[in-house]
Amino acid sequence: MSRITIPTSPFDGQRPGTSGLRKKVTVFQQPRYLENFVQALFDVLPDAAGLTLVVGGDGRFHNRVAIQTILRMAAAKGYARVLVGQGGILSTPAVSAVIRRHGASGGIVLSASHNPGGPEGDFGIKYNVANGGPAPERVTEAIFERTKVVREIRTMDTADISLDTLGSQHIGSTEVLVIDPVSDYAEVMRGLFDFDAIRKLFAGGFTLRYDAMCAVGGPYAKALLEGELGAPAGTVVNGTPLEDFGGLHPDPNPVNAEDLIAHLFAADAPDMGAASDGDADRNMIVGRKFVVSPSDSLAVIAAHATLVPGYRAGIAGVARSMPTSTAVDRVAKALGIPCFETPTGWKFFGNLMDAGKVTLCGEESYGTGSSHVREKDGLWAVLFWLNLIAASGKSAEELVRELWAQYGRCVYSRHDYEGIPTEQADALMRDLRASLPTLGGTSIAGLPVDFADDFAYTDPVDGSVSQKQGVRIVLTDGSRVVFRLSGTGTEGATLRIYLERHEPDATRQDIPAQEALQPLIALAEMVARIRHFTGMNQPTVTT
Ligand code: VG1
Ligand code: CO
Repeated sequence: MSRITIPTSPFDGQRPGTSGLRKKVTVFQQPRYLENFVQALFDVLPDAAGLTLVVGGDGRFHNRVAIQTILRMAAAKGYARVLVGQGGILSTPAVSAVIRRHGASGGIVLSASHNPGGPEGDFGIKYNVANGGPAPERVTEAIFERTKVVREIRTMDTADISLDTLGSQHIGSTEVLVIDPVSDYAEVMRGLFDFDAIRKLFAGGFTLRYDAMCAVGGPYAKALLEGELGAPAGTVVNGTPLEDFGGLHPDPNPVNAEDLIAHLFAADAPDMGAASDGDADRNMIVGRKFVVSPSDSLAVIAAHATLVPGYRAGIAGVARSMPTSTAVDRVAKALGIPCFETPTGWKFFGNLMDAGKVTLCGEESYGTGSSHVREKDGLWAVLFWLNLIAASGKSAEELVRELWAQYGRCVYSRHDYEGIPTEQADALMRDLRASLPTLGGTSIAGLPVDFADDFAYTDPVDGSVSQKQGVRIVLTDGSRVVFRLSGTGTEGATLRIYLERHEPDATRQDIPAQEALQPLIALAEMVARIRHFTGMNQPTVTT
């Protein structure tokens, strides 16, 4: 059993995107592809003597193979200890919880999150730092630079360890501890929510359908909802993680979780529905015959946070990604707390949470979370809603309608154009950016433009600057259209167009979103010539 060095040469394109390096499984299956990236990561990290690393993934195809490779390389790097989830399983929020509770120096998450899995699907890897959150841009950029020059892989010539046996094993002098994937995470949840109140809610006949989408959320949801909180068996559906997610697309939105939506709109609908994604950091909340938008979910959570024990003392502030609707801004203003606007991606929330500036964060992409960990957290959001419903006696729909009554409704939609040839998507963004200086103060499609810019963010904690984070066209009444290219896709480019309009008039709040947003949709086409550049007449996904 000894250390070995394997010669290698760099692969192009190993730059982490919005949330780690994501590629087709077949790309990761190339000899040394994963090894190169992990070596680049270990090369930019300091000496690992005495340190603990956490490793786990969402159980998708290639997870176990990748974990064995990483464990050997971690031993060669010289970690004192590696904590790995049993079966190679750890949800993304669970990795964050384990890093924090065990004082680890960081963690490696194997996931392509909401992207489909299986041999033809996607795989991914990302690194989280000691606060439990995604590595900041300066770290991911350093890794990328290193991938361009990596020449040797340092590993061990050892056999695979058993990922299924709980307890301690060794690779060289590194202890590999296989841990229960759920227990640390469950302990964090117990400390935040009123489990007795939620137990009473279920005991009183409240019904929930939690669709884990055959992904990693299942074991967590089953253990907590059915195991501890008394929800009847069968509350969690698609609860066993499968390597290909049962062929489903594990993205909890009304399009990909259509089966859940159908159940919530049926005559015998349960009181509430929920779903989580591949790595269980996203969530969708559905009321009976009522879909809750992620931006509204964040606002409702912020408005009623003090009903939940872990937040009883109040929240320090909130943050949302720039394209997320301004619903939470309005709540923050009423509460007299700051609201921060960050670029897309959870890594931008870490500093704000570490500095105690914000307690709650959210994104329009079905991501909500708080400073209890440093990742968004799907089951946390579901428990939050259950606690709110138990404490207020109101339904999900009533809570949202109250929000609209008090603050107006931020009518919202996202249009995704997927699989655009990269050059065409780049050309669209280039033309759009070039037109920005001429747009402010003009009228487009009869709509007066207040300003148009490319969002840039200066981190208020460390002063780091992130440029070109999305083109926004903001009208004089605050309505917005935002354009950006996805940083998580693996095929061509995906154009995301985010549309938001504030509707204070209660009699108009039930107009279907696509209808209410029609003027903005027309504006988007006019300024960006989407049909011309993409050759598509309509979005591939509308949420
Ligand atoms: C998307 C979402 C973004 C989210 C990211 C990671 O990124 O828009 O809000 O943080 O996915 O989520 P992009 O660059 O494709 O728009 V997950 O659950 O895939 O880790
Ligand atoms: Co995810």
